[in-house]
Amino acid sequence: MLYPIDTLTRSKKNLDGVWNFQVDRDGSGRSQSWYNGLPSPIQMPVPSSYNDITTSAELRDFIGDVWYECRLYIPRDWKKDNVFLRFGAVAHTAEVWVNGELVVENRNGFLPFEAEITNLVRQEEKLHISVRVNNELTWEMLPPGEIVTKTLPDGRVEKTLHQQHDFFNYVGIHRPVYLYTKPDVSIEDVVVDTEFTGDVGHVHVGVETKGEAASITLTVQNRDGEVVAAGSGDHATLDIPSVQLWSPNHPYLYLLHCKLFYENGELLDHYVVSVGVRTVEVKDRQVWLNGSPVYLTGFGKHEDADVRGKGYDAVTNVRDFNLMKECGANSFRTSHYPYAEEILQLADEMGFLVIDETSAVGLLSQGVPATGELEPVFSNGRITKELKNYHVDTVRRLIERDRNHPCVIMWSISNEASTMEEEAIPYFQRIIDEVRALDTRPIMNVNLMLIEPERCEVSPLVDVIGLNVYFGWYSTPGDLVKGKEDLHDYLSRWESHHQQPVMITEYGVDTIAGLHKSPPVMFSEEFQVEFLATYHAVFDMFSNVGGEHIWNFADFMTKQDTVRVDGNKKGLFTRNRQPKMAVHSVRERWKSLKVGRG
Ligand code: BDP
Repeated sequence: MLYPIDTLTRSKKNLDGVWNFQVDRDGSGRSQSWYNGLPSPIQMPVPSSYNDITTSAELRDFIGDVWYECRLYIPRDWKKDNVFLRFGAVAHTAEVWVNGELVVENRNGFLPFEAEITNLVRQEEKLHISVRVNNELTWEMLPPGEIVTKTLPDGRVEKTLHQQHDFFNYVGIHRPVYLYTKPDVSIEDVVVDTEFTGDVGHVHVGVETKGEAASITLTVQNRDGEVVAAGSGDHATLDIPSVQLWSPNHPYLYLLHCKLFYENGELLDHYVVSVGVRTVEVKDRQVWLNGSPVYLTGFGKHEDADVRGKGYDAVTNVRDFNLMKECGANSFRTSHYPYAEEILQLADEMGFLVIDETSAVGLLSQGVPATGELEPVFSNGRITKELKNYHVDTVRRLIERDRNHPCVIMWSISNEASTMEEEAIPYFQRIIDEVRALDTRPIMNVNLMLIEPERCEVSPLVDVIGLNVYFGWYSTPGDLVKGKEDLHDYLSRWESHHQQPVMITEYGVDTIAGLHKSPPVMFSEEFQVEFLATYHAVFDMFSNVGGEHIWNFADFMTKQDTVRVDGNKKGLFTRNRQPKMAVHSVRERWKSLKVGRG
């Protein structure tokens, strides 16, 4: 799905701002036609999670429907165009009405969706957009969850969310909302793939169109605006001489202009895609970027910030990327769901390698921390056909959304699923087949520490194995001598049982900023420093370790729990994006690592 942009033939209008909002306590809003207007709304910023905007604990923890609405005029010069309404993401399920008519429903909290509303755009009247949002999770969606209901003595129904994943169930209209125009004869999709031979870059382009265009032209411009390659047709390879390759240290982007023309030379449609020429492959137990091995340094992240929750926030994102660069990070994982498209655009611009993850987190029998014996979920009917279809659909929509980004180097198909079960094999094979049919990038699956190398059924199917490791924290808490031995033993067994590179996708400890202890104890800043240094020394002993992502970039909110102190505190930075002590030793290591850093 193409991102809405302004071009010679297209316009967009951003609808972010303050919308009307109302909680639908008894779920009767639909039958009372709230889509025609909310009876007593309050103000709510968009994009944002609604949970932390007021001071009400009831709203923060509310389970059920809420409604948003806004009204606006459509510019007169849009009369001749087709008009679309597009949401970057609404968590978790949404129904959208325009002028009282249901135009689209969506059941995926982390991916964009849109509706054509051309027929509903009345020139002299304001457009009325109304959205019903529901935050209930089920085991037929991702991440999975369960709502347990209880009828109280006074007849009210109390709902509780049971979730396996370790982040707060933030919800609302989370990402930018756009109205945009598209001509009748239009560019529907552009698919770009790149490679190079010697110093010539090859940009393979596929263009999907609607309607009858007489010709399609394709041109590549460099940063100075000069045309460096040109071609035509719906499938073409454009060669760029003396190509500037894209990498984290040199995030050079070209612009690919696609234009559709009528016979008489009239321009019908114009769309522009940023292109970074680079290659990614996995061989010799390493990840290779542009023909050289690259060692990934960086973080597992979250879309999470104080007050905003999971709402898209350019300020936080640019700050995060600056801090990551400053640490010597060259990469991050979109743990544990697809991030906003604008974040990937920024990663293209600023130069980060991204492991793009689906929202398949929590496909197991326990919540966090998962300790002790796991119960099966694939073989006991917990994982249904509906869930699998949802996962396949998510992977397809994710790839269709993100495949043109040079920053995306890998797809992560799940985090910590119950992969010790044989029944997980056909399930994941189906997901992998879907990815392979759509794209050539390597596939990663992220493994739960409890599932030992000899027991994991899914790792043999993927290209890179992600390992989340917490020895000395969740196992033998506080004992880093034992933790180090266990980590060494664990990595040795992965090395001998599996031929693929492994990537340490999580390692870290909860650390309360400002808590100092000598000798170090758990939760102190000194312990975080020591834990990370201990782990780094072990990683350096294994040539099949292709990278290290600290868990987490910043402290983040979780549900309230005895194992969480106002959220998860494993950040190298606080939730307000200020450094903890360990930043300094991590920066020293990452900036001096000799292995290729892209
Ligand atoms: C891992 C999960 C991650 C948690 C982390 C932790 O992948 O989402 O936040 O543990 O416990 O199991 O901090």
